[in-house]
Amino acid sequence: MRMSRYFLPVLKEDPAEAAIVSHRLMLRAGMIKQSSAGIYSWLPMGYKVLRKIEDIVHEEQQKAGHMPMLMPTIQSADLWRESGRYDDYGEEMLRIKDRHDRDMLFTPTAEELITDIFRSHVSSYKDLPLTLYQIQWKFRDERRPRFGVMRGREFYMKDGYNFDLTKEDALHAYNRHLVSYLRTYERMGLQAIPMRADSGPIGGDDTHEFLVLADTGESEVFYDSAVTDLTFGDREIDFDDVDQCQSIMEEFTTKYARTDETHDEALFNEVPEERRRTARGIEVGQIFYFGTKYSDAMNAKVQGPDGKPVAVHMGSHGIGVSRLLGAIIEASHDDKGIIWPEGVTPYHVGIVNLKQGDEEADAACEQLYKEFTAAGLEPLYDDRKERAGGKFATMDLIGLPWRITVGPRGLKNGVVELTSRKTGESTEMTPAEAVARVKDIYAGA
Ligand code: P5A
Repeated sequence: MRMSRYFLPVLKEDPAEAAIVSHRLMLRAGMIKQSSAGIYSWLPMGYKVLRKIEDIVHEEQQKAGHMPMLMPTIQSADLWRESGRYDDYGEEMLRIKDRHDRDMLFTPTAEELITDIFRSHVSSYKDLPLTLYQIQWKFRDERRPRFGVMRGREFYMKDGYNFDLTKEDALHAYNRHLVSYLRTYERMGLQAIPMRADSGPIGGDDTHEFLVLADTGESEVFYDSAVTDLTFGDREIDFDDVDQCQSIMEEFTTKYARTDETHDEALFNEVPEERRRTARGIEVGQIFYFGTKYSDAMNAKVQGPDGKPVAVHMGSHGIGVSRLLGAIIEASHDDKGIIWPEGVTPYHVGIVNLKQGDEEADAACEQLYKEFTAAGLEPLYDDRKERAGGKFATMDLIGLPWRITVGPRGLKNGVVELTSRKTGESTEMTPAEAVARVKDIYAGA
């Protein structure tokens, strides 16, 4: 992409309405624009990162054996009356009437709809286990939409649903999700800690939230600092392996880590004092096991091995895809702007031409652009006739992890400069070396 043709409406001033850094930076970097309270348009740069995050979620879900599908955003109220949640959901549900005066709603979650699909098409235990998921817009009429995409009213969520014959199988699905979520967040450069939580309107007893520690987080959390030493890394996982998933789940959930809803002071006090932490966190996902809550209410049964009908055991699992942009920025920024982790960066490398119009500098930039593109990487080339200072400020604000600076003076010595956004370190090298270096970095990312 060439900056001269890009739609990147960066703001020079800090927007007054933004109370936290991620919201401020998303507005300033021209990623989103509020359309009404808690509802945003995703401008090209923001949309690009949203898609990157979505891609990682899809990949990791499918590695775990889950099947993508898509359900509508507007649903009939009838199914929700069957489960009893039409009244329970309260004012958070956006209720709509169609021209025939029928009650419709904008989906805040999809347990009912997926259970209806399941009961219409699955009748035998032989078709289990089954896990379906979608990435789709949701609407919750939050009392206090705030912090930009962090607490929106319209937001993008990955929601998955498992159907199993027994509780034991459903708990394996739970563990499998926990493991695949750990991997998903790590690929985005995030440490998200599973914490025992409350299930709220989704229901069930077993539930974990995934929290990214950040001062601006809305949840108060209590944990044993030893949980922050755990990393998933690149272990080989067989998602069908019940024992392996169980043991990873235990590794990550045995130490004390709870949100304030389930916090137990007496248990917390058993953690050695020097490891007890109270902090704030951003909830980027939650997994649930709720047994037969929906299958009983909606009569979702299969024929068991003995020929008798049994209600299926279910769980659901959510990732806040749009919220993740905010969480990543909260975890990775400095006073100049965003610092994208390599896994989700909108463009892999920025090219800054210090002297647009200089024949040699232009040619060197074009060559770099061509080579990155040929290597399957996406460069963002600042080809505007602007001062170098302004170009650097924009690059720092939008936060690409790597920048190549090209100017006539360096080119006289055959070199350009490769700069890391994170460390600020710059190294001179030939353009060919710079391409090779950046290619290497992303091959390993
Ligand atoms: C699990 C999937 C559910 O809705 N039903 C289907 C279950 N869980 S949840 O915890 O309520 O939501 C899942 C994740 O969605 C994100 N989220 C939000 N993101 C932005 N703005 C909001 N208003 C909002 N509400 C929920 C969170 O990341 C949450 O973990």
